[in-house]
Amino acid sequence: MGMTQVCIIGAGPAGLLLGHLLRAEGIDCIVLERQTPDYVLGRIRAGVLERVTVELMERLGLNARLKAEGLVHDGFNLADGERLIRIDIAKLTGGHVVVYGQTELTKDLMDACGERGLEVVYGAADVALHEIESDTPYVTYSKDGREHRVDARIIVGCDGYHGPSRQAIPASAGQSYEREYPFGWLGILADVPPCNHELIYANHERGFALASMRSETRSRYYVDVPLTEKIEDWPDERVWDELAIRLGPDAAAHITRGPALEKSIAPLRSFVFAPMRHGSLLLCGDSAHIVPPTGAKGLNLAASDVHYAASALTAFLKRGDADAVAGYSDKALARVWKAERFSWSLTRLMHRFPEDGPFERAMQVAELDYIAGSVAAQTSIAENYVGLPV
Ligand code: RFL
Ligand code: PHB
Repeated sequence: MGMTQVCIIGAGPAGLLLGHLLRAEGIDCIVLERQTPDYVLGRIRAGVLERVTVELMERLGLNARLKAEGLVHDGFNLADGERLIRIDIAKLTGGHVVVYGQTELTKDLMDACGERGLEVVYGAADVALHEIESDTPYVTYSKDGREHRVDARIIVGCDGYHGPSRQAIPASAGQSYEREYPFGWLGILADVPPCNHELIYANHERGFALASMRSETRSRYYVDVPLTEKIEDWPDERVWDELAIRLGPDAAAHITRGPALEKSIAPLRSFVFAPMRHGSLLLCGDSAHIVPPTGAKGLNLAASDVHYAASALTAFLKRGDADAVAGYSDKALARVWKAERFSWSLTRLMHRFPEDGPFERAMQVAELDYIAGSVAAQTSIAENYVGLPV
């Protein structure tokens, strides 16, 4: 049986960031992760960091590689047929985003665990939460054929959409808001130079495409596909052909093809569970909410939740301020809902929905036309994309 102040479930970016922030305040914590470190690092996900995420790495002093290798982007592009609309985030907001893979960020956090004294138990099976409505909650798990128990003052669920934390909250104690989209994103990662130095989000009559990157020599691309598609039916050449059509002739002329290092289909979903606290359990990141990836918000929302959670837990555990914990959910949700709205609206604007008719398409064209000609519209997109203040 172990005792700690905070038991964190899940060692994705949310769990590791929170663990490091609490350790930096001298708070005892332990992180329980079901998978192995290699499995966690093998998941190719986010690539665009907002200021909140960059600043947390800075505050922890774990930003050396991010600073050296992250690519600063001052703008991105929306493509619609022949037209390319550049959103100049630097000029419109004074800010920027940083292209740096979630894998790299997670690796930096993992590598620092030893030196910072953050204990992470990998391979923790059957994690279960108990007595979360009391002041003496505990977590049980099994590892190497043995049962373990961790007693804590607070449990934080950072275990993603499918994890046990949110499910430990009685349905009557909260509300789920959910929307599924009728397509998924097929992503391909390859060691080839990007076709453009900035991201391009394209709405083509054959569907959505995104040209992104991880570095000057590694590209990440996506196309949307019906949920019924199987990855086996998408050999690399078919993905490259489809990208070339959807991104348009200018980008296509600069696409370098190469073998996929990773290729997978991810469903798109909007989801919020509110409130994000129940008794002695707090939720952070994907365990509480999912956004479709179109706005590049998922990882950054996990970071802003962790920022609020770390300051609430520090106030509570070091100064006895219980109101800080009570206020966590409202604070986090205010930012979550705005990111949900932005991600949903950019998804709506840039994808061809199967149920859409000529009217819905005309609305997309009119909106893109409006954005192309209006500084106010571009500023609104830019300030959301760069990240709303925390
Ligand atoms: P994670 O990363 O899912 O980590 C949760 C961790 O919990 C563990 N876990 C358990 N541990 C113990 N016991 C259990 N029973 C457990 N069940 C689960 C899991 O193994 C895992 O290690 O959630 P977290 O930390 O909240 O982080 C959220 C982000 O990963 C996610 O929001 C982003 O990846 C979303 N996302 C993007 N976000 C951005 O900000 N910018 C982007 O450009 C971006 N692109 C994307 C994305 C997500 C994508 N996919 C595949 C969903 C692109 C894609 C394709
Ligand atoms: C990515 O590079 O994986 C990426 C970039 C922007 C998005 C989503 C994903 O909106």
